[in-house]
Amino acid sequence: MSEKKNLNIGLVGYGFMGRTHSNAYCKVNNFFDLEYRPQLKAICGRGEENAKAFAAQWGYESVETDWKALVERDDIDAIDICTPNNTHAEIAIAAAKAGKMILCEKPLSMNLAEGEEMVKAVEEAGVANTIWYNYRRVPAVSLAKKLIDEKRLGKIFHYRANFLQDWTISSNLPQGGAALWRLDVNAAGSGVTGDLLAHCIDTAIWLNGSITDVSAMTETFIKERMHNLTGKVEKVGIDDACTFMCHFSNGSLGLFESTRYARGHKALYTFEINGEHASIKWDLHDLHRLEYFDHRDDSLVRGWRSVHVTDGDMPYMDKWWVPGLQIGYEHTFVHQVADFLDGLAKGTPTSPTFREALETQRVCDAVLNSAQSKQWVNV
Ligand code: SOE
Repeated sequence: MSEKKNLNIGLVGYGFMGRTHSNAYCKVNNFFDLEYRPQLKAICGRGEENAKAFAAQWGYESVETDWKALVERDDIDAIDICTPNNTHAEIAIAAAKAGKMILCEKPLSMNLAEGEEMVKAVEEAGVANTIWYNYRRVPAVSLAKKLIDEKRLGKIFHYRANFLQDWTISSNLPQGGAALWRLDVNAAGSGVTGDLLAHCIDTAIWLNGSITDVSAMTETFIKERMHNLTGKVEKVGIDDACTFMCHFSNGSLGLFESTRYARGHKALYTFEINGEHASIKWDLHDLHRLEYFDHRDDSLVRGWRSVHVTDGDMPYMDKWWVPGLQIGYEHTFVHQVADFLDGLAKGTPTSPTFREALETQRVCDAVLNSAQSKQWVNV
């Protein structure tokens, strides 16, 4: 391929997601043949020492401590937002106004109203945009999409998803601050609904179409925690657990559960889809496998089969090793960058765009409203 075009990245936030995204920018051109090559131009974080250390470790050329300065820089093409949820809207809207492309970590926003402003900003500016719902790009999940689109399951009756963790069970765990902002409602917007169920909802809408109405319940098991920023014991405003049922517009029924109080589970994201002819099951702890049952099989050998999604004809897998050798979590981010760069070359949007992610935000808002009102809520 001829010489590559540079795409200068300015990344805001150097936490867990800053690492996954940086790793993806570093790897993508080694494995995918693309017209564009990301350049790690600048890392931005409020802590200068930490930002410098991150720049040195990952190879960023420069450091900023104020995202507003980053957004105004002429040598930056794309802003990548890896900061807590309460900063997404302000940074994204300013970046769009400055004509930058935007790659924003999930969820889109704190709530629907904010998300709508973000969609308006990127669409008015006409800038490329995407939200990092990375699990769509697990090859086994992309395979599920292919099988559903080929109508192999027939009419779909049920969609079931769980995202279970156990890291907040201790009442001694504080809320707020760099590592624990997900427990602070003012930084996160919500608890498991926006953090974990948002993943499940994004995948569900992608695989099974839109959700029309929801009935939800939430619980906050630990009502007060010490706040790292104020040093005081403060009310906990997030949902620790959320369960909801819903209807999809294709007539199927949905059941979703997420909690950070499922002792023994660290990141157990699973879904199962039951159709008229076939069913599919997937489990993040075994992410390279897709379980498939097809009732049309010869009855003597009919049963659940576990497809090891590694052959070169599987989604994305021709870019990696050889059949039988699997890839993991970090590769989902590489795939998202690859798709984004490919979209830039072709002039096509990369899913989920801000507008597509707004749909997930709309469902999250409906879920939280339903839990509060104890009523069914239309999406
Ligand atoms: C929370 O623990 C978390 O890191 C989420 O924020 C991520 O989106 C999810 O993929 C894994 O869990």
